[in-house]
Amino acid sequence: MSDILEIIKARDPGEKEFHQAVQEVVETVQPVLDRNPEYRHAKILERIAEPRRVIMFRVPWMDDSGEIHINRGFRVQMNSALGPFKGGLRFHPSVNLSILKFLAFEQVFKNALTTLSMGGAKGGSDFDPKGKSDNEVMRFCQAFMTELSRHIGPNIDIPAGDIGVGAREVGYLFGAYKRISNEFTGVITGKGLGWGGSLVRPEATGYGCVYFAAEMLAVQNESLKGKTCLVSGAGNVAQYTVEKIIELGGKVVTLSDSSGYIYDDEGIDKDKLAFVMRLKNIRRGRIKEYVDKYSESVYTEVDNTLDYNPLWNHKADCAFPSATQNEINEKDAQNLVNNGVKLVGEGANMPSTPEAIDIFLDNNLLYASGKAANAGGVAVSGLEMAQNSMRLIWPKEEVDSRLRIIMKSIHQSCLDAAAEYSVPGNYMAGANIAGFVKVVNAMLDQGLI
Ligand code: NDP
Ligand code: 2IT
Repeated sequence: MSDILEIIKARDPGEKEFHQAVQEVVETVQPVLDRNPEYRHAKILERIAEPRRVIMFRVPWMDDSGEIHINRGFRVQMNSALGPFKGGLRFHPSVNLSILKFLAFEQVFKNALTTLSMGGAKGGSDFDPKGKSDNEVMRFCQAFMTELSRHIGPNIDIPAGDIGVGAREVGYLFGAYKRISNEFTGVITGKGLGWGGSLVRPEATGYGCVYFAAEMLAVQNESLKGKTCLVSGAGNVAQYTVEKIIELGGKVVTLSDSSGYIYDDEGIDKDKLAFVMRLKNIRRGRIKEYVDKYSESVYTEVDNTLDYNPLWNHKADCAFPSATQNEINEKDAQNLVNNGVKLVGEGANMPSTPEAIDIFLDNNLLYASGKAANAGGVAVSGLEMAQNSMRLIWPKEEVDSRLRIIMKSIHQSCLDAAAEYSVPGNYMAGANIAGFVKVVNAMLDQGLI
């Protein structure tokens, strides 16, 4: 184990997701450090793996029956070498410091890859919006922002959505910030289209991930047309991944939530996707209801006694994990390979365990890791910031075309960096190296800070 990992594990022993994210980067950037001894001398790994600042706070709020609840709020401001801190907020009961530090760490390199001027951060709370009324969610968001507002700003730190934080939550958070600060600014991205949001931001992560997959396939003289795809999740990223795959002629046969998954052999078409969007975004129901409506499909409940996820055990060409971290383990990866899957595009952040990644690489899959594949979301957040600064709104075609150009450029940066450091075709190593070099050079230019 390298020195830096020993230091981190000794200092924060319980943070296994954070260790996992750091380990992947440390391992893949070794050739960069070997070629540039000044990075080691500057203790760049030690600096890059320590957050600039971590904010943790109490969030007291009252439910509709008058009972008081106390949640914990966080913001991890990891690195601002390239621009103001930038990254999403996650509201989910599993949220803890380890998960937010891993997400903030990955965000730094992802944001660097976008070519836009953004540092990296992540935040959120162990609050669970599921089953809460709109008023309860609003009161929680107002309580959360009462503290968070002291630490963010349009030139300091610009949050956005992530798991459990969608259009509704962003609206309440923005309203609370505006009331406290008495300013209407672009302090958060993913805003409503009528009040400062960018067209294509809701679609951006899913579309971007599919654009990246299409780029990888194009290098092999292939396309998504006629390809069968497995998609996990049923939230923002999954929905727009499905929409774009359908548009490019592919067929999606699965979707999931934390209770189970559906398999539709005939494929999820536009009408079925519209049903899922209404189910998830408006009615806030469970994916199980898909089977009541489309009886040719099959629902399988999560079974925690299994050591694999049956969603990844169907014949397919491509897989797009779009739910959460570590949702593909070693066995799932082997099942994907055995079922003929040749491409994995990570819409989610760190959805594959290190053992799963080894299997993808050993079997020469086209494997696009999250930092590259899902960077389209934060990229269009960056475009939203640009539009807010100009007080202009770009048309849909313009934002979509910029998103395509950015995904194309990330794809090329990954290939170039991988080739330069003798791991040709390894998109994961290429993404880590390209992001790392950009951030550390900026850090060195800015002195010992
Ligand atoms: P949403 O909240 O819209 O959807 C999340 C989906 O994943 C839901 O279907 C949810 O099911 C499922 N899910 C969440 N946690 C778990 C879990 N622990 N086990 C099983 N299923 C789970 O979030 P997003 O679509 O925005 O985010 C999905 C992934 O994409 C995350 O990893 C996020 O970090 C990443 N991402 C998101 C971006 C964005 O712009 N939104 C940008 C880049 C990456 P249920 O409803 O049952 O909880
Ligand atoms: O993980 C991510 O990149 C996001 N959740 C989006 C962050 C953003 O600032 O748009």
